[in-house]
Amino acid sequence: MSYECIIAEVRGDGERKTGLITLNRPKQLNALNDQLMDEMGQALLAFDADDSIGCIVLTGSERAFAAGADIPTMAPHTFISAFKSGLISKNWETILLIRKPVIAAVAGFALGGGCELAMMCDFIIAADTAKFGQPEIKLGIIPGAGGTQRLPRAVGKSRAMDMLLTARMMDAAEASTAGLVSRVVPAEKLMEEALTAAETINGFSGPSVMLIKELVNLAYQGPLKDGVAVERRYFHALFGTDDQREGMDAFINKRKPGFTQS
Ligand code: CO8
Repeated sequence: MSYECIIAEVRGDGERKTGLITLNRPKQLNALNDQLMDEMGQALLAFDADDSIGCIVLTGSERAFAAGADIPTMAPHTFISAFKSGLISKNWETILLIRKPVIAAVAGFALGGGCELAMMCDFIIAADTAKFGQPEIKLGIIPGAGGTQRLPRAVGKSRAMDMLLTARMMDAAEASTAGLVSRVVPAEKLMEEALTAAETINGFSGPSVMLIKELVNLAYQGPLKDGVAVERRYFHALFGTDDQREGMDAFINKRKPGFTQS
């Protein structure tokens, strides 16, 4: 499959590999338009359906992960045209359907829709050059892809209000302290770090990986009691898998496990 606004490639030489998606509109700082979001959605769905892929890394360029939704494309909309066409939303949430982990590797600007896209990934590894922000207020609009909902969950109400209302950017160090990103690394090490994390995940049992993702999202989105109840059922269910027997036998016999379920 050939794409114009992204690059999709397979990385790694283990049994399970990593799907790497690079946003590729460098002149527009990877501003997110319909074509890019359609292509990214197609690539994500293809990697998710491919048993040889364990997890996915989503990245941009050194200068920008993504500087937001494409402003010139959005500018002419009226309320009615935005509402009737479901402005951008039809292809923005494909990423939420993906059951394998999606790691965001962020360098440079992650602004507006770019920050929202990073927050829709399962975790964010940031280069020390990363800058996060929701500057929509400067354009006379508000975030439209979950920014007002996910940012407070990630960084707390006060910091989220500050960022959303003043449009100030958060650098990588602050994003780490605030809990928006899981780790910060020197820019030149970003891809190595993200691909190594992906490779680690690829080595684990596929069902465990997918269930952890599903359950953490349940914790993040829903009530505690429901999440714990579903977790208990899945915990029991994993005792029906070969990988559980393999993992525990390997521990008891002090050897490295060889997981087989993708
Ligand atoms: N859209 C289109 N083009 C952009 C965007 C963008 N969001 N951001 C930057 N560009 C373009 C610039 O126009 C410029 O193009 P050109 O060279 O042709 O003039 C090029 O990228 C480089 O940008 P700058 O010259 O401005 O570079 P600087 O280093 O001076 O500044 C900034 C970089 C700070 C990133 C600056 O470009 C900027 O502020 N960009 C806009 C950021 C922004 O406001 N983002 C939010 C957009 S709104 C949004 O994302 C809403 C999401 C809603 C989702 C709804 C789903 C349902």
